[in-house]
Amino acid sequence: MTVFVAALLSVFTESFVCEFKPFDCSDVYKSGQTVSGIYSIYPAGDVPVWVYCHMISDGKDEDKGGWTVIQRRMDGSINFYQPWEKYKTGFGTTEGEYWLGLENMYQLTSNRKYMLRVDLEDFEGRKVFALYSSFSVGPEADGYKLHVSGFKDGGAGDSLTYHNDQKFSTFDHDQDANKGNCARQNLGGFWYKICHFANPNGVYLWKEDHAHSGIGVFWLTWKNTLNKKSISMKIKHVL
Ligand SMILES: [Ca+2]
Repeated sequence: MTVFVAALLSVFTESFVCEFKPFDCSDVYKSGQTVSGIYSIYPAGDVPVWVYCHMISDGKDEDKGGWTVIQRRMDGSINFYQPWEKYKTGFGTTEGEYWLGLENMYQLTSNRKYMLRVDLEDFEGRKVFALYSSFSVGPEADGYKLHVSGFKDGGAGDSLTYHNDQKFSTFDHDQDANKGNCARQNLGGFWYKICHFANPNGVYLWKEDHAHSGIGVFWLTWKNTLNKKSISMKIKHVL
């Protein structure tokens, strides 16, 4: 009898494990996983996408819960000067630096409402952030246009509202508002306008590097020309 119950429980458990397909890190968090780390989510049906879930728990209410990391730079290990196809599907390593992919961002944000948090750190260990109460990415047919609004300062200032309503651009797919090619000029891929206030996907520049800062991991409203040690963009489902 005990064996039978155990077997039955095991079947139930397995079927639960198999059928639990979190749409994003909010679902992962709600399922009881409160430790930051790598999890699989299912933003588009049955295909799993591996992401880093940031389970912030020491902040205010709005900071709590499962944040889905869509972009992360931390050590310069990944080349972010990538063509359109890579920015569309995603690249990098989930445990380190990566870009989740525009199509995944579109699938997520067209199905649920999200807020965005951008975390920044300098080489002295100072940390700041910027919050946006609304964030979404449009369909590929409309150039994966950025929709961002509702800025709230966490010390970083607002360098992203400038990019609102811009299509995404890479060096081989220029959709910016500039005569030239912003992606090529700034060595990244982003929602460039003429061209940027923020360049999170630019070249990773080290503390002592005094190269032109516009091409680097750049956030105009926080220490303008100072090189950033890390930046990450994460989104959370808003109820
Ligand atoms: Ca252009």
